[in-house]
Amino acid sequence: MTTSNMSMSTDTPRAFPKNFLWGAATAAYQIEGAAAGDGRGPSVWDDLCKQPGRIWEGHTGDVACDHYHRWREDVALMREIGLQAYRFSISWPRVIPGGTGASNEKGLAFYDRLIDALLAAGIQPWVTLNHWDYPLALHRRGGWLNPESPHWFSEYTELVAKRHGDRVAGWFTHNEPQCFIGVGLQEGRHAPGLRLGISDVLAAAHHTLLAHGLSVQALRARARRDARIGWAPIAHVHVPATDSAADVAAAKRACFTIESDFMKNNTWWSDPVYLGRYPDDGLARFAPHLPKITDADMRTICQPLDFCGLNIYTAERLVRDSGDGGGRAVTVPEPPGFPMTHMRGTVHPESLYHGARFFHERYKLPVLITENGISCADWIALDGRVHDPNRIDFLARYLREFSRAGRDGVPVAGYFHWSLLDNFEWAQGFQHRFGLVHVDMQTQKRTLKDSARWYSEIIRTNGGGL
Ligand code: IFM
Repeated sequence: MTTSNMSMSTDTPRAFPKNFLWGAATAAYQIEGAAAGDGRGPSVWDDLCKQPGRIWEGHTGDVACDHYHRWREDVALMREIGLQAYRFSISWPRVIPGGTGASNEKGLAFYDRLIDALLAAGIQPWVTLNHWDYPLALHRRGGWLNPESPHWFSEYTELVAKRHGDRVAGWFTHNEPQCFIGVGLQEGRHAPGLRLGISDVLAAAHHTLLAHGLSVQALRARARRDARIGWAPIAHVHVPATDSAADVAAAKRACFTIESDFMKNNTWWSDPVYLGRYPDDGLARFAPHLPKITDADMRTICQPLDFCGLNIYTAERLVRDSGDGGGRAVTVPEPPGFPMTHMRGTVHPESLYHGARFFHERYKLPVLITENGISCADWIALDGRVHDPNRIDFLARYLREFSRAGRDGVPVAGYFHWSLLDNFEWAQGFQHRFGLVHVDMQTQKRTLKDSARWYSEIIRTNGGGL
């Protein structure tokens, strides 16, 4: 999007395939609260939140949206919106307080109640196993650096799959591994707040990929046979500056080329998972720092998956071909005044089109948007409602682009809006509001935003109103 095509409107029909799944997502630490309730153990995020200066204004997830106690009301809101699926994460230290060993019956029972209420409301439960609230006890044993860590994750998966697997419709192993490894272990801005060197970061990343593979095996063995299984990495999408074939090819190459910012390398994370090998350019770049990687490891990591999950909010860069026959990608800065979100992210609806296309072309799976949304400066207006026209416009633009990908041949499987509720935005505390539902953090009062009512209509018409 440029500032000059903001009023774009065409008559192209935008409905999605019949079985397209409409949902919204959350994560345990961002909404549950009850941090020490009913036997939950501490996570690395509880620990980071206690450290002065780490989180904006000293906010914590101790109470968050108090969803642990208000889940009934939240399921009723989901029903009112008309969600077909709800993606939530299970808090590992709530169900196994020490990370391994004894489980916590009260924690497991909480997720039983939530899953049953969702099913009773006609909403499919989709579970993320790791959305960053890693057990502190395991971090103290080396965390993802410990070669045993993939087995800890598999043990946790087995417990959850055995307990809830008869009812859960879909599973995600990790959410955004690039963030909990890159921002948590390399940059130190997120929990556990480490600043490790590249060799350690690569070892930890390899262990998270092994954990993914073992976890998928455990899910296949224990979960419902028709459950859909995948993961939810963030997609760093480069978009072409124009629709010319050369620029599109340059953007695609940029998406799948290894670059110096480790965290932003799509192929380092996704090639092993979908193709069973690390990319050659990455192996060359990181050669002096690589952990031991065996063929057996790669076989474990590369398990058959049912969809290609993508968290997409923005585009990395606008790219054009160098035009000199060398095939170099040249980045083009966004023009002054380019649209930005409250979180200072650029608004690039076409990232959903090109992201879906590029990832499908490379990995050949149906594309499921596992997160997409916008933080806006939302508040309760004098009329008692929450008017969020920017979110509605943002979603309409992004969904149109996703629908365009579908019309151009990408199997588009579904869309999870981030987020259902305004919530705890990690190191940025409660300063950002991503929800379809406004949450007053003092009173816990929930108010459906205008966008929630708009989204209801989009769901009802399967995108026909776009
Ligand atoms: O809130 C986060 C979420 O936990 C992971 N993906 C991005 C969201 C918005 O920043």
